[in-house]
Amino acid sequence: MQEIFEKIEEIALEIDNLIKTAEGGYSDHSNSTGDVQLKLDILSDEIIEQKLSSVKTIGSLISEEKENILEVSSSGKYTVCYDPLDGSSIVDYNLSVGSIFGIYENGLNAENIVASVYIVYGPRVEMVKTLKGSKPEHYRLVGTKFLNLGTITMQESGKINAPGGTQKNWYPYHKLLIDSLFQDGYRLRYSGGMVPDLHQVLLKGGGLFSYPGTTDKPKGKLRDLFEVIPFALTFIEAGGEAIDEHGLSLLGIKPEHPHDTTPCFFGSKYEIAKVKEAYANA
Ligand code: AFP
Repeated sequence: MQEIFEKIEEIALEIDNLIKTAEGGYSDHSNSTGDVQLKLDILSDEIIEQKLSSVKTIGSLISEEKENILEVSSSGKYTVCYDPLDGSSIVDYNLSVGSIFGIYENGLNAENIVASVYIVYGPRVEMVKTLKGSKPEHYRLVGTKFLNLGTITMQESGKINAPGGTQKNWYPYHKLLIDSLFQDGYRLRYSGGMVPDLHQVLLKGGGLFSYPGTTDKPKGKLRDLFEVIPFALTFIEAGGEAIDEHGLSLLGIKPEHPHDTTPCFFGSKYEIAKVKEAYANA
């Protein structure tokens, strides 16, 4: 695992440099789910594949940008699933974006995730590493080294509300939930990048990030293996909660296809209890 973490640190430095120096805009290619890829998406994906395919403990790689699984070593026990550059629609407007990695052992179910790492490319570059059974560790890039800033622990409740999805397509019970949090004094914090948005909820110790099922996308937008499950591990190990629209832990989901999506809610205990209440009779 240590070697995987070291490679991810090298990847973070390279992608950060790419974001700052490479050409923006769209390429002529689409990814497996039909999204037109940015030039930065393609280059970030290449960096990760090149760095991780030499690690002997990794058996296979699955990129959010590709349809197929890449087998890299027959002796490797881990599968690494990654979203090379999450936030394609905002990176060219200079908002913060991120990379997300989920490390799985013995099959691609949420219960088999053993570690997750995400990197936020913002005014600062920060990384959060979570090993199953341990508190998430928070790092900041200083020069070319990641400095450990300590562990992350969530409080019982927070003050921020990050509601994803197109509002006109929200189900009425979801709208009532979001409105009730604002009525209670919660403040809107939503950039359109799940990495910085979830990072903010975590570091502020509480609040709610939601990406619900909607009338146009009943299964939500965020992808299980690359986005939902890695962040579920981080939130749960930090003492928060991560649930689906049935109120069940996101660490229980069993994707049928690598690109499956699930409606998801990440937050501190108080706000997640509110979600369960709002969705109980949905
Ligand atoms: P892109 O990579 O296509 O920009 O999507 C980013 C993202 O997957 C995630 O980072 C955001 O939380 C979510 O989409 C935002 O989606 P909405 O614009 O529908 O709220």
